[in-house]
Amino acid sequence: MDFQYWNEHFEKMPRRELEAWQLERLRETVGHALRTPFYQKRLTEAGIKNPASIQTLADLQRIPFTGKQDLREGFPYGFLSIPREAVVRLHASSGTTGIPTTIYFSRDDINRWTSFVARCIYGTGCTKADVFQNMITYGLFTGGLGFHAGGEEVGMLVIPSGAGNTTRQFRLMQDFGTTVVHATPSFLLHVESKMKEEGVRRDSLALKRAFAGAEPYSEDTRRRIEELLAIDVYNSYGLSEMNGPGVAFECQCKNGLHLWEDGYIAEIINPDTLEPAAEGERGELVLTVLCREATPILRYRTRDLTGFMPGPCPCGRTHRRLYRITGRSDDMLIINGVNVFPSQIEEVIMAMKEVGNNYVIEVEKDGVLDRLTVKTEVTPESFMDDTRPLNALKEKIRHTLQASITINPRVELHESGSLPVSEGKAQRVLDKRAKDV
Ligand code: DLL
Repeated sequence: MDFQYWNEHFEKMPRRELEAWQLERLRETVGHALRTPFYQKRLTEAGIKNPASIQTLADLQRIPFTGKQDLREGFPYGFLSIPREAVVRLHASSGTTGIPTTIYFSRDDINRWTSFVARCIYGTGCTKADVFQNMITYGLFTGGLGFHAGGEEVGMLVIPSGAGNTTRQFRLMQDFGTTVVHATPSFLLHVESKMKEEGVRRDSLALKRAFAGAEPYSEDTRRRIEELLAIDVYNSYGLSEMNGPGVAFECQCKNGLHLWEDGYIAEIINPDTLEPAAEGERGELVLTVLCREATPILRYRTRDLTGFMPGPCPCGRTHRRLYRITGRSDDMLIINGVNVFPSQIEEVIMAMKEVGNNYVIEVEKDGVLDRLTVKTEVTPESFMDDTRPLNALKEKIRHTLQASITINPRVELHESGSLPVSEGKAQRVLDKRAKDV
């Protein structure tokens, strides 16, 4: 395979040099942090009074973790380290509590972020000959503008179509010969269902690749999108607190996501003990941003569950790879005392070819017990008037799920296109129990 590198010097930097670079950037970032009201207090209390307190990368361990709650309490300017006049943009995520977490960027911050996104895009084989349709939400969400800027940096023709409106998306793809798209995996599945419904022929499209991220999805879901749309799908990981997309991305080997260690320091911890996870063990990802001056964030607890893959990648990049993120430590469901991750359910159902492109997991109270219902669409070919094959399918799903998650779910089959669709991040889990208590 011919690999191409946006910034070969950094992407293939020997580990020792990379770590020396990280140490320098960490000191600089601690310097920025000491200028923010939040870290001024937090770091001084931890005995870190100036950047020189950081002697080696191991000194990172002396810095306390930062959590989502800290960011909320610091709203609006508690994490700002530069004069307001030097800020050129903000992004925010609303979250569930209503208090947004806000990230500010200087002009240089935007440029650095853009070059990381360009690196991700170029590493999948895209060039300026590509036409890139960015089918994700623009606005305060980082996915739209982040990828938009990265795509332009690579020199592709960028179509800022935004999310939703599949009919118009198809039209744009046909009119301008779109070769690459970016969307959430759930929206890509929806696009495929709509293609069938609207009779859009695959050979009327020039599509080759998709970037899919912003929500967890299984390897089977990737395979499904790749097969149905006949494209290559690359996993894209990021979060607003760490700029947005461009934190970790798959290269053409499609086996793990390279985390850009010249921009971020990654740690894996045990979310219960908060101790570093053992070599090769999975746990919660903790990130420190090294490429942003306006809003420094140190040792941020992402809640995302992953681990480092062992060994080097055939692409020659020296940056370590993360396993596919299977979910968040806070999206684990406890159903009648049994721990269940939504990703375990997705893994089972998306591997079945009769199952359609959309599903919802519902949990509710049934007397004193919890009841789990998995509602899933069925492909148009499998949805027929004869109920016998459908009942057999239902039983197969129930049985396979039970073997995987050890609890017995109710299974409902729905016609293709009948479950609610989200244009952005999919709402896969409806936990109705909270309302019942
Ligand atoms: O979702 C940034 C982004 C935009 C990433 C476009 C990729 C593409 P937030 O809205 O702050 O930012 O949500 C971040 O989404 O902590 C994960 O829980 C989840 N997430 C993002 N990418 C992936 C992925 C953007 N590839 C949160 N796999 C993160 C699994 C993902 N989960």
